[in-house]
Amino acid sequence: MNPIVIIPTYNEIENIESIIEVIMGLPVAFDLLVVDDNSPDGTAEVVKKMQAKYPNRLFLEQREGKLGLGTAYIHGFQWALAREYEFICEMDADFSHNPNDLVRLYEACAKQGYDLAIGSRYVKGINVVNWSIERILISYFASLYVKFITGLPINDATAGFKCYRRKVLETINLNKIRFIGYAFQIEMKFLTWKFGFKIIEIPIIFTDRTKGKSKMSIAIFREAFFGVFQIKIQSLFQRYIPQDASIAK
Ligand SMILES: Nc1nc2c(ncn2[C@@H]2O[C@H](COP(=O)(O)OP(=O)(O)O)[C@@H](O)[C@H]2O)c(=O)[nH]1
Ligand SMILES: [Mg+2]
Repeated sequence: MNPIVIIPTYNEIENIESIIEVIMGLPVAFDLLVVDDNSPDGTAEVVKKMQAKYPNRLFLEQREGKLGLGTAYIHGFQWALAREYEFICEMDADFSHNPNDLVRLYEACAKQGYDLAIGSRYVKGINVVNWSIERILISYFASLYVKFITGLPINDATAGFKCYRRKVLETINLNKIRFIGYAFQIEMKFLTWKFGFKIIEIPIIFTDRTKGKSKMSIAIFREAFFGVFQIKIQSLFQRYIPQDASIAK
């Protein structure tokens, strides 16, 4: 079974065809699921057209409207879990994440035995190209803030470029995750860590999109800012039984 990549899209008509082509041409064969939120620009129609070229490898899930990145991923994870995928990756459609790095993320899990590999901008210094200095600082200090409040030992807490081993997504109660923006990415990492899964940060270079528009908003920033407290407080009332330990008992 190939690993699968999930890409959520909202108005990515300028990027979708080329991102699909690059992923389909990688040296490791990845399946690809696009979760589109009824993009008015016709992103889904492009995917449908390309399915003829890549039958059995390119899939599309269409939701009725813009419901947010977090729920798009949950939809995609559940779709992948309902099938036999062992390695489930996620990335953006806008080429901020270099598709070639997918292979390194996947191999960290498949060959080195990690349960979650994170494409990280902040392993050594700051590897971000073309972002405004404000956005870099917000993102960098957001990770320090998350570490300070929750103890999460990860340098790039909001990263959205990842590869999960199936059992991580089976263990986390996906139905309970309510966040939609960066808070979603933070909570997924937090829970993966709390359950005792093996995590690695792989250094990547993140490049801002050159085509299409960012959907980052003040509301998403606010959700993350307050969400970190919510994640921490919820965790005080939660027991995390490590997967392996529960099998051993
Ligand atoms: N399905 C879906 N995808 C979304 C939504 N919001 C953002 N995206 C996608 O999520 C990815 C990251 O979004 P982007 O706007 O680049 O965020 P930024 O990189 O933080 O500025 C892109 O592939 C977007 O098309 C949403 O509400 N629904
Ligand atoms: Mg982006």
